[in-house]
Amino acid sequence: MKTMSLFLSLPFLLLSVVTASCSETEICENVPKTCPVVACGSPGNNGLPGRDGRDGTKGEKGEPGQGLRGLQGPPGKVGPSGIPGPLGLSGAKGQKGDPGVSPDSVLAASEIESLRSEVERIKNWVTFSLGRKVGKKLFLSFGEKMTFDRVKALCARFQASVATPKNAAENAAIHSVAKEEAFLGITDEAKEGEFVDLMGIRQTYQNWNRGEPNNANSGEQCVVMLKDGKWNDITCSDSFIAVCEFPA
Ligand code: MFU
Ligand code: CA
Repeated sequence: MKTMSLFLSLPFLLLSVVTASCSETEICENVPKTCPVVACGSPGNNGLPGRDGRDGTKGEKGEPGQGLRGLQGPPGKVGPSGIPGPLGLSGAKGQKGDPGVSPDSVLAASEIESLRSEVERIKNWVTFSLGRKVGKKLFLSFGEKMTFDRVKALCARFQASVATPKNAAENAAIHSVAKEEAFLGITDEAKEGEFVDLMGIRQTYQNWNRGEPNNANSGEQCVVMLKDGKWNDITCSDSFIAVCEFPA
């Protein structure tokens, strides 16, 4: 038991002396060589590298790279609506609308009668001053000379027809209103020498001047009333005044 504890304590004692007197190399050189147990030896090898240090602070942003640009990304979201624009110009005028329907009550019966009598008085005044009425026909003349086609068109414009005497009374009435030679509504255009009215009905009443109809010159298919009321066949493209007959 006693030898065991000595055996164990000897290395410990030796180690304690070395530790106390030779903790550093430099110092160890100055230590007087009186150390009875351990003399200073050559320096030991370097130790292993220490552990890595902590991360440093973040560096500044680098310059853009010089490689190829990437492809363009997809379009972004639709932005908010803008403010409304100014008022536009007016559009083109539309088509005319359908005629309106006015109720019968707009005009009272007395007002209609008033208008009817007013129209009647105007017709009497026109007939008295400008026209001649025979039976159910009213004849009115228009002073301007024109071709037969224009006479027909003018009378049609007034819902009338070219004056066509069917008897002596009508012939006298036409003669009365016509102060110059005037076209009559009689022709032989369809068949030479066969005079008919504008409805194509054969003209039974006739009042030809002596020697007429003679279809003179290059042909005469129209008829004029001469200044004495007698008739003469004449060229339709010649110009004479118009006398129209109106239903009256
Ligand atoms: C008569 C008429 C003709 C034309 C001519 C000038 O013939 O019949 O229609 O007016 O005179 C000779
Ligand atoms: Ca003639």
